Amino acid sequence: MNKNRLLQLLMAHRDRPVSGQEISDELQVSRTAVWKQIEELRKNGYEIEAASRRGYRLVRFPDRVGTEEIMLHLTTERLGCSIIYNDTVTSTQEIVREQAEKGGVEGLIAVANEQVEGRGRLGRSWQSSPEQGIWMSLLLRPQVPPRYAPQLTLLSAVALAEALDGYLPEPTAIKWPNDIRIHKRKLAGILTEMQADMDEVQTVIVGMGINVNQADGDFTGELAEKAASIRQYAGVRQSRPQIIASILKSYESWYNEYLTNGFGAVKAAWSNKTDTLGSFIQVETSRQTVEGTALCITDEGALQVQKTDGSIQTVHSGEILDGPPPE
Ligand code: BTX
Repeated sequence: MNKNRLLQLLMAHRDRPVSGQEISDELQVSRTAVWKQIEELRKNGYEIEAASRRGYRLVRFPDRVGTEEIMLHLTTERLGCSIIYNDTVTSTQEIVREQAEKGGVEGLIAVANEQVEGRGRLGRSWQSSPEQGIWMSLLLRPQVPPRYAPQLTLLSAVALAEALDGYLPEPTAIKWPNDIRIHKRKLAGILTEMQADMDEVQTVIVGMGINVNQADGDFTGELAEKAASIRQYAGVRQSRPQIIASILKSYESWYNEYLTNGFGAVKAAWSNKTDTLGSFIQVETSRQTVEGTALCITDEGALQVQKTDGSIQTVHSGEILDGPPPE
C-alpha cells in the first residue's frame, strides 16, 4: 500500500475519525494492511488516535521536512515535483547543482534538516541549525536572457515574502534585493546562483533560508540583534513542511505569471513590499559605494539611486550597508 495515499486520506479527514473499512475500501487493501501501515506511521512520529469502532484520526504529524511530509501538503503542479531530502548536508545548493548537471528537472528541490556549510551571498555564511528552519534550494530553467537575472532575484523575494506573510501577524518587508525582514530583522535570505551562456540562462538555483522555530536566545552573537524567526512573532511553533508547500505554491504562481506576462506584476509587487525605495541608502557594489536615495526598480530589475548631486546611478547588484541596529 502506498503510505502517502493513506496519509493523504487521514489528512483530508482530520476533523473526524476514518474507519478501517472506509480506508480499506478507498485504498483497495485489506484492513490488516491498513493497521500495519498505521503502526508504521506511528513509529515515524505520526500521532494517530484510534477509537474502537470509529476508526483512525491523525492528530499530529512530525515536524520533519522529509519528502513524505512535504508531499502531504503540496498543491503545486511543477515546483516540488522531485524532492531530495537529507538530514545533514554541506549546502542544499550543492545537491541541486549536482542534479542540474545530471539533467535534473525544473521544479526539483533539495531540502535538509541541517546545513553545515550553509552559504549566504558574497561568500558569507548562513546559519542553518538542525530542526529550526527551512533550508531549501529550487532548480529553475527559465528561458530568458542572462541580463534578466535580477528579475528572478526580485521574483524570489516577492514569492517568499508573500508566503511567509500567511504565518505572521504583521507583514514582512523586503530589503533590496531580497532580504525578507520583520521589524528590520532578517527572517529569511535568498541566494540566487545562475549558470548561463551568452544568450540564455541555463539554470538558476534559488536557495532559500527561512528561520522558522528558533526561540528567543537561539540566535547568538551578531545574529542576536539581526535575525528573527516566524515563531518569535507568531508566538507558536510552526510546521515546516506546511510552510514549504506554501512557499512553493506562491513561487509557482509568481513564476507562471512572470513566464507568461513578463516582469510587470512582479516589479509592482516588489515595489509595494519593499522598505528600501524612498530611503537614503549606501550600496556597496563590486567597484564602489553608491550613496543616495533609492528611487525605483528598472524594467530589467536593477535599482536606481539618486545621488546627492542629483545624478542617477543604476545598480545591478550589491549590498545595502546596515544602519544602526534595530530597537
Ligand atoms: P546574505 O549574504 O544576504 O546573508 C548572510 C548574512 O546574514 C550573514 O553574514 C549573517 O550576518 C546573517 N545571517 C547568517 N545566518 C542567518 C540566519 N539564519 N538568519 C538571519 N541572518 C543570518 C542570504 O545571504 C542568503 C541565504 C541563503 C541560505 C540558503 S539555505 C538553502 C541554500 N543553501 C545554502 O547554502 N544557502 C541557501
